[in-house]
Amino acid sequence: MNKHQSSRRHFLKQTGSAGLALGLSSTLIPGLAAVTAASSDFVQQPLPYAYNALEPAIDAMTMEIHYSKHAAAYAKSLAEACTAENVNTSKSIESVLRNISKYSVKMRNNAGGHFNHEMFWQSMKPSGSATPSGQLAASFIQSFGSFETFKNQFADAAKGRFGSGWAWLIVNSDNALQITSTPNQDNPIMDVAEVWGKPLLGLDVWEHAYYLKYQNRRADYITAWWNTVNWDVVAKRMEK
Ligand code: MN3
Repeated sequence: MNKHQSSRRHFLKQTGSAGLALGLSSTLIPGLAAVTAASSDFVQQPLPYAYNALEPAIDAMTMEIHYSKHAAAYAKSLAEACTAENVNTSKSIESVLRNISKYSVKMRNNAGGHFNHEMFWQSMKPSGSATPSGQLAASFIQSFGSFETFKNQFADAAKGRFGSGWAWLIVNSDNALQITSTPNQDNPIMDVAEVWGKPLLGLDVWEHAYYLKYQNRRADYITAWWNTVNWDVVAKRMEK
């Protein structure tokens, strides 16, 4: 498999569900071939829904600024850091995150910022399912007693994160579900994280994620955000 085939396969793996959700095919997207050849874990992928698709929980203006300005800036700065620090961007970004202490602060902030946002967009969908099902639902009961208890504890972690950061649902080293939170654009994959694990779901609690609609009411943003969660995606992450 040559490099082009490899990156294209990776791109399709990463974005296949997004393309299907939009009902698009490569023949309908001018310039997709160019995007495809350049795509990797390190490149911002198309948003899998319209800016207004998550209303009323997340308003269109917030989504547009968040995706096209904030997240795009992380991807741009990440590309600069990768060039400066000789990172092979055909590799998995997780290999960089796992060893982030060996890189610059610029890499830490922007590899985290890029990864976290790509995951965040994929974790939401218009009118997300209210509750998980199957093994994921059973795992919530096993690890937290009930799904409601999980939601309350996760919301507490999100509300309690001082300043900017993220709340996370992870699979920890004991293969149990656990809630944690990280400052800034750190995440639980990073070797600098207080709690390590495989992230299944992350919630952005930077003010840029909610301030236009909710101002200081972070708790209201969190309550509304539950209505957007794509539990099918979360379940697939757990199965991997
Ligand atoms: Mn953000």
